[in-house]
Amino acid sequence: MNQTSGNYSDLTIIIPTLNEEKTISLLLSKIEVSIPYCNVIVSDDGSNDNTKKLVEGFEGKNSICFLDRKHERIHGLTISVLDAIMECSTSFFLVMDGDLQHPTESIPQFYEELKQGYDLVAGNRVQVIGKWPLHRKFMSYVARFLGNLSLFIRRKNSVKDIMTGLFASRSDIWKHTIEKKKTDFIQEGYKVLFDFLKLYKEKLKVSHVNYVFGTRNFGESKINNKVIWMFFKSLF
Ligand SMILES: Nc1nc2c(ncn2[C@@H]2O[C@H](COP(=O)(O)OP(=O)(O)OP(=O)(O)O)[C@@H](O)[C@H]2O)c(=O)[nH]1
Ligand SMILES: [Mg+2]
Repeated sequence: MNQTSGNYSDLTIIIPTLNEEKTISLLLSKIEVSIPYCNVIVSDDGSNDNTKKLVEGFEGKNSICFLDRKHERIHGLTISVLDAIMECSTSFFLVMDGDLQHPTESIPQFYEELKQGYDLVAGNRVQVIGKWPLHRKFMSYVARFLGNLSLFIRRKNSVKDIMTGLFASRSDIWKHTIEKKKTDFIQEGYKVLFDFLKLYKEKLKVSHVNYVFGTRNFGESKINNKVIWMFFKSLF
């Protein structure tokens, strides 16, 4: 048993979703095995498949909330995560994708780091399993490099893999930043962690957790040229 004695009631797992009916139930089951008694918020942007039905019908030990953003004016991964953070009633949160690309087994490690006093724990992709098209690999490296350069020039905190969608942090510091600067985030974009680091002024105590990234096996990617363009614009 680890230091938390298997109780994660001070942690909220945030999962942004858009049409993830093929994976969401398995993901919720896996979370329950790795981290029982935590809170989960599925922040959904109006999926037109069975995602909502599956989440609302899921029964288990964890407290699961479906945040229905269907009728919101602005849609996007980043704003879905920000809205979910504002709903968090726990000291800590962790963000992960809904398509099983992030390993639930690593979540206890993120939580331990937060309990040790780190402000931000960032996932660091050390290996990609499966077929990742060359252009995606290339884009990821270029974006990583430029993202870090942009933060370095601004003298901001940085993380090893600025493109990661898997990270955990303290709710209070994010809530404070969102309250003051929500419109400065690229709300329809994908890189919520990068935006936060760009906007956050104080020194952060940062730690990393290495993980193996799986390529998408089910459902469809939502990455498109508009999302990529938004990120490159946000570098400047
Ligand atoms: N709420 C919300 N979730 C989104 C949106 N776009 C994507 N997502 C979710 O965010 C997560 C990451 O999106 P993906 O399309 O998997 O992006 P990716 O992992 O970078 O790309 P792939 O490797 O191709 O899967 C998934 O859980 C998506 O369902 C959106 O506009 N709103
Ligand atoms: Mg994905």
